[in-house]
Amino acid sequence: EISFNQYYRHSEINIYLEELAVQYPDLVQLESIGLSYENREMVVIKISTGGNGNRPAVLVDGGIHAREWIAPAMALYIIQQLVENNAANSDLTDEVDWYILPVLNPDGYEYSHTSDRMWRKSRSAIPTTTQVCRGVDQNRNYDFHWMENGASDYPCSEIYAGEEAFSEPENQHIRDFAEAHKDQIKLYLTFHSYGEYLLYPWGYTSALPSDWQTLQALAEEVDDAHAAAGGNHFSIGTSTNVLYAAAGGSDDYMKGVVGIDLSFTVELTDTPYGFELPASLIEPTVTRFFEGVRVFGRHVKENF
Ligand code: 0X9
Ligand code: ZN
Repeated sequence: EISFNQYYRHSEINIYLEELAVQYPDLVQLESIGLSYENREMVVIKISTGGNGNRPAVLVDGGIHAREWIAPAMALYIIQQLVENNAANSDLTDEVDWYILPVLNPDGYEYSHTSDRMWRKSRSAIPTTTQVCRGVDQNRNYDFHWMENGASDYPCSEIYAGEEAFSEPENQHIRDFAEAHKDQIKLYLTFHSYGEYLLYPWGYTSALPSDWQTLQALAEEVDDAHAAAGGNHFSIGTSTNVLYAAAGGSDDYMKGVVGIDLSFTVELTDTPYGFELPASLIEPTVTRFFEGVRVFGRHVKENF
C-alpha cells in the first residue's frame, strides 16, 4: 500500500514494485535492467494488458537528477494509477503498454536522502585518478552531440558530462532497454523538477526538429489538461530555446539516436520551494500532472 504524502527510499520503491508484480501478475512484469555504480538494482515495471509486445508503448523515467524527488514520486503515481486503479484508467492500458523506471539515478537519490539533500549527479568515481569530486550529470552523459554545449569536462562541476559518453552504468542500462524495445516505444517522458516546463528536443542546438509542430501541439494539449485540473500553465518549447542549451540529455538521445520521435522532458511544479517540495504537496502535484499523462497516453493510443 502506497500513499503520496511521503517520499520513498529506493529500496521501498523496489519493494512496492515487487508487491505489484505478485498481486497483479496479469498486468505487471518486472525487468531488472542492471545494477547502478553502487550496485543498486534498477527495475523497469512493464504494465500491459496483452498484445505480446506488439502494442505501442510509452517509456517513462524519473530521478535522473538526485535531488528532484518529485520526479520518482510522479513515476510512482503513474504506476499506482495504471495498476492499482486500473479500472478507472483502463483506457490508458487497453491498447498501450507502459515501461516505467522510477529512479534512473538510485545512488544519487539515496545520497540526497542520507548525506546531501542538494546532490544532483550520480556517485561514480573516476577509477584512474585520485579525483576528489564524485559523480556525473547523467543528463549530460548521453552519446548525442556529447559535450558540445552546456556541459563541463571538470569533474567537480554540477554539469560534468563524464570521462566519455555513456560512462555511467545507469545510462547504459536505460539505453540498452530503449534500444531493445525501440520498435514498440512511441513516446518517451523523463521527469525532472523544477520550473514548470514542457520541453522537447533539441537541447544541443537552437534548431528545431522537423516535427516540432507535432511536439508543440501535443505539449499544449497536455498543458491544458494540467491547467484544467488546477495546475499552473507550463512554458513550452525546445530545451534550448525555452530553458538553455545542454547537450548529452536523455531526451535528445531517445529522439535523435533511438528514434523515438515523441520525446519530452517535464520539469514539474515545485514552486515556491525549489527542489524541496514539502511532502504535503506531492499529492496535488502528481494528481494534476497525471491529467497531462492521460493526454500523452491517449495520443499514443490514437496515433499508432
Ligand atoms: O539541465 C537539465 O538537465 C534539465 N533541467 S534541470 O533543472 N532538471 O537540471 C533540462 C534538460 C532539458 N533537456 C536537454 N537539455 N537535453
Ligand atoms: Zn533535472
